[in-house]
Amino acid sequence: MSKIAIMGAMPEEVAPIVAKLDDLKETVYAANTYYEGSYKGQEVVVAYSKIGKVFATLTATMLIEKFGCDRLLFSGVAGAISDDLKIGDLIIADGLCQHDLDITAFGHPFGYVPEGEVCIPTDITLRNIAKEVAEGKGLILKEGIIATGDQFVANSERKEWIGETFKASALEMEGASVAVVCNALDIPFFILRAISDSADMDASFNFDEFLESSAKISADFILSMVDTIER
Ligand code: 4EH
Repeated sequence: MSKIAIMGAMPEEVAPIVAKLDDLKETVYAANTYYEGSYKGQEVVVAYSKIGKVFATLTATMLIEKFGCDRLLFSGVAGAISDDLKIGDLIIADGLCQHDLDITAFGHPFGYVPEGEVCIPTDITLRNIAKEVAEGKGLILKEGIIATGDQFVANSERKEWIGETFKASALEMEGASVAVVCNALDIPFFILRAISDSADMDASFNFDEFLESSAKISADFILSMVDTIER
């Protein structure tokens, strides 16, 4: 039977999912808690990584290599770049890039290192399942490039630069790490984010106000996807 990893970065991003699991078993490993359980008969392992690319890389690797997950779904919040993304809106990544990766001094484009790629695409089957779920629920699901970096962006100029340089619609701090790990290990993956702020001067205030509600919107959607995924 397949085992689905569900990952977030912050406790608030996974709490609504952990709350719905049956046969819950907690395992502490490599300084994270992993929640093994089932949702409507589907085996899942849920974890939050802590914030940023390094922690996200560690957790995604463990979910696959230590816990044996064969697919990974990320649920969480993001800052909007695109003007048509408002607080609470859902966006799925069609690709992920690292906006803070810079060896342009050697003539490479932003986000690129040799033997890597600027933008890593997400699994098309999982994206299609998400669209099916959205249609069934009458929800609007935006799709676009999500840019990842080890910065909480609260600055309009930085946000515009990321948008223009990577054609990105939203930004966060973990998605591209998951993409690198899953791409290398050939594990189908999916990144969903609900908007918590607009990465501008109001970002930290909006974030504090909307983290919980937006995280819940994303988490509920992910649970519906698990429900829909063929066992
Ligand atoms: O995991 C980090 C969280 C912010 S840092 C990335 N998450 C939320 C997505 C996100 C984001 N990332 C970069 C939402 N808005 C973002 C933005 N820029 N504007 C954090 C949050 N609270 C306490 C401590 N750190």
